Amino acid sequence: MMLAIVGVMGALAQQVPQVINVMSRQAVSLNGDWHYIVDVQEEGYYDYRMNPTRWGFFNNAKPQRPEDLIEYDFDAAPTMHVPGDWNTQDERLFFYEGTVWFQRYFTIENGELKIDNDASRSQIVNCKSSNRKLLYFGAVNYDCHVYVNGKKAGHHVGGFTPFNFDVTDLLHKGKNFVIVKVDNKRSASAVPTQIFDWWNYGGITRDVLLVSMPETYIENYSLPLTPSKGRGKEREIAFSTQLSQAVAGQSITVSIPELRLKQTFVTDTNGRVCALLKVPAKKLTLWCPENPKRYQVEISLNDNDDVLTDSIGFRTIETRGKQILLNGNPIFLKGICLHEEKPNGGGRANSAEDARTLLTWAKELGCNFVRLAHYPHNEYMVREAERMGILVWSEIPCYWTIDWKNEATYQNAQQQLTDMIRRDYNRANVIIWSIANETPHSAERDTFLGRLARYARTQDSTRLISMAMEVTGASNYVNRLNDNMNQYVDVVSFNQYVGWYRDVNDAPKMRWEIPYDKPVIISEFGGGAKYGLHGAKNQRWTEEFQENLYRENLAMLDKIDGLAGTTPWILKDFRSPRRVLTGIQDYYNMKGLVSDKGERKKAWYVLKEWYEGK
Ligand code: GCB
Repeated sequence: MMLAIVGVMGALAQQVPQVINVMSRQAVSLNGDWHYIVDVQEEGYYDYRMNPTRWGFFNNAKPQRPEDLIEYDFDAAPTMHVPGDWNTQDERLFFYEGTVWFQRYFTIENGELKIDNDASRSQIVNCKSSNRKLLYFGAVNYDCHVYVNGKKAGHHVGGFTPFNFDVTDLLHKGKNFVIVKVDNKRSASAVPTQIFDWWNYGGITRDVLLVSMPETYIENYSLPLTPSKGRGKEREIAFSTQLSQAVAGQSITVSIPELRLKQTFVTDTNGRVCALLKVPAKKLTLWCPENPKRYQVEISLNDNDDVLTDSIGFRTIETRGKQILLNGNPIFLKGICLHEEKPNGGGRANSAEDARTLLTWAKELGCNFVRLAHYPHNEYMVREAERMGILVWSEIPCYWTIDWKNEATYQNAQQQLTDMIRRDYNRANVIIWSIANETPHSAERDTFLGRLARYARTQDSTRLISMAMEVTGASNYVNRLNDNMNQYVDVVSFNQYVGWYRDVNDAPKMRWEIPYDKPVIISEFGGGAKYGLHGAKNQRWTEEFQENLYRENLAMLDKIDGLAGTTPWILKDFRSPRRVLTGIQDYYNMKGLVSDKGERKKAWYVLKEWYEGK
């Protein structure tokens, strides 16, 4: 990852730590229609000897004289909506994996930003001055180079996490332009790697914002509730905050009006405050699925130099033996897996509305938990789930055959983990960070994932760590979980496909041995069915086949000692290039409990009934 781009006059732009709670920042949206050019051979980046060219498309050049030769023109190129994937916006790009360039203009007049389309958004924050401008992307899949007015702002790798560049020195009065080169080609050393069972949607898939910041601002804050020791009269919140610059003696005020809490602290020489806030236990309503209570919290720097507001829930999450304890009480996680995909063939999801639709379906199924597979989903999803009382498992795309020996691959995975944790650290509903899915056992994998698990704990000691493992093969119907990674996780999770990749008739005979005193989650099971296709229960792809598979699996799950929850695979049929069976799959993975349009298959009712009894 490139940290700073040095121009002729020194550092003009740089990547700065991800702005958290960007929704409460003063920002202008750059969402809307962007011009795009499909660039199969990266003509706009490399010359004909494959050297980076200074005449690249990032210049947004225009002929100055009639004889000038410029073989591209963004202004004449078609437009597509940002945020969005290109696969569902241009029929020619449905299967495309490669480079597409995006361009848009915005105007700065009298220090104010003017956006020509209706997508603009400006939120009010009481900052006295807003000197710095950060260009923020919720996510771009997968590799992108960002330019402002022809100058490089930065480079970012990883398709599902936010990043921002300080572009203050690249902006000028009048008309400005942003150009983004996006490349979603798969590669063996990337995270995810070359093969994965979901659509490789390319593009600027999440919000783009120009965020105004004061010279020194609140860069990060956290307020986790500490585990309660006994039944004391007071509970403690471990408040900490970090300024963007290491300046001592700055005053930080935190207030939670509903709890009548308002305290002021002074930053240390690192620009940091760490303090325990005490609140009467009786007054504090803890966040839980039945009552997802959130408190308005305000954090301000000096006399309103910077002010942030957030809605924060307070809860604890721990394990005791084979139990998961939410607020000290055992909880059974009634879950479902989800991909970040809009209903109705709509491509990548990225709005509160998409999130509400999917999460409402999950709630109607009886869920109190979702596994956001297999990469960090957009912030709307996590926040809507928090508001609706749904617990979350959040994951990075260390999926299947990662290049375990490659240090750059490790750094990439670690960066994605850092950014996932950083963005959602203050969300009460997120209880599990998952570091991988179905990875093949090897010493190299153990080194890579062990390092990642240890690192995750340095970033967040208040949550549980897990990963979706596999049980490979049974001997005499005894399945014994035997994965070296067990020592690193708090919750032992594994995927199993009895009834789909293994014979459904084996289900009643199966025994599961999990020789660890830790809670167990079955992080996947399921099978495919085409909505509306009916037949015998042994006929693949029928709703009856899937229904029977669910019945057999749930009966089997009931016999697992220490089962603390499950997230069957999956809520909704989703697009996958690996699923090519004409007339049945047509590039959809059909293991959804509802069709892409939300129509309920028979198995949906089986799971719902089981959850009702839990
Ligand atoms: C799995 C993977 C998931 C696949 C699913 C399937 O084990 O974790 O990403 O989509 O199986 O449908 O085979």
